[in-house]
Amino acid sequence: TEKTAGKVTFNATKATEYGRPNSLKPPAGRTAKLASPSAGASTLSEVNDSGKTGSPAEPGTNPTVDPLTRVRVDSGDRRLTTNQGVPVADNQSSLKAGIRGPALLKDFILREKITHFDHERIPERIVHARGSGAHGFFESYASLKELTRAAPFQKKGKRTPVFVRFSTVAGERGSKDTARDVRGFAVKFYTDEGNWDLVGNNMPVFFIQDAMKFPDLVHAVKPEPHHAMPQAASAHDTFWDFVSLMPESTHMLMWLMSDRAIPRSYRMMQGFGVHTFRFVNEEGESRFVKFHWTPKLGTHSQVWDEAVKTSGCDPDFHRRDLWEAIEAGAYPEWELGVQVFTEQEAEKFSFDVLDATKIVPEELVPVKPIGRMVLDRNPDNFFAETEQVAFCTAHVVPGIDFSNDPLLAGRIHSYVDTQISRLGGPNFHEIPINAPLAPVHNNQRDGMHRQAIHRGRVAYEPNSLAGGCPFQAGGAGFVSFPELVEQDEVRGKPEKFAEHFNQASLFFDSQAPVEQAHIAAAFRFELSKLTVPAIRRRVVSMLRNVSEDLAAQVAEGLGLDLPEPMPRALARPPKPEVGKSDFLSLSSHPGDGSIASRKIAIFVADGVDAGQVSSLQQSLLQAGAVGRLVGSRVGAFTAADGSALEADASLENEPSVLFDGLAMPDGAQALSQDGRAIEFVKDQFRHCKTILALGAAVELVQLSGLPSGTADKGLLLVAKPKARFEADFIGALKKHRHFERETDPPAV
Ligand code: HDE
Repeated sequence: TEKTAGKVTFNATKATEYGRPNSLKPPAGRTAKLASPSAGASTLSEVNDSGKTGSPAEPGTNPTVDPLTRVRVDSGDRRLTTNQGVPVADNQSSLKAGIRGPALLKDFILREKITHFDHERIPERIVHARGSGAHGFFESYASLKELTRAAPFQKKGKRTPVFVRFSTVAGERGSKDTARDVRGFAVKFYTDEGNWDLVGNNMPVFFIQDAMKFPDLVHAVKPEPHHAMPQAASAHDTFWDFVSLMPESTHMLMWLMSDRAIPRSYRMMQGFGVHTFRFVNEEGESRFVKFHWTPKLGTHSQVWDEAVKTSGCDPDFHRRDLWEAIEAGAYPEWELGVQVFTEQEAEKFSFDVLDATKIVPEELVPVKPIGRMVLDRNPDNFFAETEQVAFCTAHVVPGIDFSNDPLLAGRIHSYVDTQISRLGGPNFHEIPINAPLAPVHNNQRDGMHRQAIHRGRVAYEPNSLAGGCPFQAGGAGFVSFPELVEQDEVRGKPEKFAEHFNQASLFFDSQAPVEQAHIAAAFRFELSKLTVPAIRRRVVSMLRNVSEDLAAQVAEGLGLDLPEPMPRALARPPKPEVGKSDFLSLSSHPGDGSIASRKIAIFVADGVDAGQVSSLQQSLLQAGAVGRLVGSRVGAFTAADGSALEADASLENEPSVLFDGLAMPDGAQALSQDGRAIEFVKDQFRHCKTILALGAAVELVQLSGLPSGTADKGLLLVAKPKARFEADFIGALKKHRHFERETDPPAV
């Protein structure tokens, strides 16, 4: 405690930068838990007393702030210097021989500045280049000692700091957020026993079964190499050519064509470890485990037309959404669940748990909730943290181990390897965001960009000159699970890997009708973009093994005759245990049902009813949502009662797709001459969002050309507003989408 007394929380001005005095301070009960000073314990650990991890975090401060303070820079009140700390007198002009003369080589200030600038970029990630990160913590619900000795799960209430990065896969670093794509969901746990990276996706299966095929998959989905198109899209020949020749990808394609691939927000998607991992307990007993993250806000998606439009008006849609929610104190939260099963149980399944194209249906092994993760702090610097963070599947801690999934095996190699070129050498673990909070001691030395200054003359082991240190931890260290292996070296696949369609059918058959319709439409769209008709036919022939209904819809949408079904690898495929699983539908993860942090547009114009505007704003605020006034332009408008209203967005700068719902107070019909307002209403309707029109503003809805007699629970037309319209509005917003109104093609 003495250590922290009088210590200033880093970046004391940050809160004021964002206009809120307490932005670093989570609400009561959600702060990083301070260990009792009298117990002399640390935030990170009940046992670890190393100087590096032993300091309790400031109240309200995420503990990962602490170890990063050493390298944080605030330039408030400071003079400008060179990288050598030399004060710079003039940052405007280079040094010249005479005011109109040539620039001089000795201008070391100019040269340093330009040289550094010339080298500002590092290679982007070969996949998952586009991403956004945040700090937070994981909190264990209970002790899982029986199952695993992994540090984060040893005690009820134990908090472990985390850094999370969400990403798209195919697009380059500057590409749009709302591409149809898998999303990365990578979590770095800074545990007492070193870093554990759970590098997952928002879909629980993968395209391929063996790491050998990964470069082929990525080459196929990335922009085609001759003309570098299309950016951040799978809708092109090479991708579908490859996957249609790889029937093992069928199951993943169902997920990729589903609404999971166009999430409404990173905060509203599930995450999965994908592979089967191992939990290992203190006694060395092991069980298989699969990891599931489930968002507290429920799982929600955009619709395709909306995602396409969003990518134009806000390519940073998901990045902004995550950033704004955290700055506003609406900390995103997920529950971590595990499916735990034994090897003997696994052997009985009709599929192989080492095959990453298969899930373990929750009907076979239920998901047990074991903790929650809260993201409560934005990075200070995108490059230093989000870009330089290096997730590696090889980063496991005692208590977590690998299975023999051959896809995982390739990953254990690939992630460490790729950082070496991406981050410029083998010392990437010393970059502050990657450095473990647990102390690091070994005899690895030197290399590019070494930060640590190792003391002493011993850099080998065994040694006597350093008293044998650092010494092996023995049983207290990481001990690989001693799995018995007695087999020939072969290239090949286990028998059950050859069944490719059962779980694709399981997924499709488990979707709600609207989700099925979206899957069919997504296949239709993607395949319509192909230039080689034979590939379209091959995909449809593959779909015949999934669902005749789906194959027929897609063929119809492409004007194709139904081709013969693709021959199956197994003449007599094993019978699946489960034919339908509710857990696979997005609608089965409603979350807490709240509309917290949703953005709702309230139209304003001169002459609107100020009372309605303010009561809408109030009720949205109470529900945790954000009501934004949208006018024909930003700035001041005069309400009917003469009061002033300030529009903070305009029809031009924030179109419909950036909002989850629309309210039009009486008087908003003044916008009826503005085509953008009509377009706004149409898109809200087309994307199945809640629309409220009060009094004469109902006219705006009529002008938007909805089919006559349209009525649904999300279209609230209140010609004579009475009390409670706000409650009805919020009730309808809680449904998020009103898919009952959706038609293909759209009615407006
Ligand atoms: Fe990755 N993957 N991957 N991947 N992956 C990378 O590592 C790789 C796979 C995933 O936010 C790369 O640091 C191979 C499955 C995420 O920084 C690279 C194989 C899953 C991220 C790499 C796979 C993932 C990556 C590129 C098959 C879900 C972003 C840059 C054998 C479980 C992490 C980097 C972040 C990133 C290789 C398959 C998820 C090249 C070889 C399956 C979330 O190392």
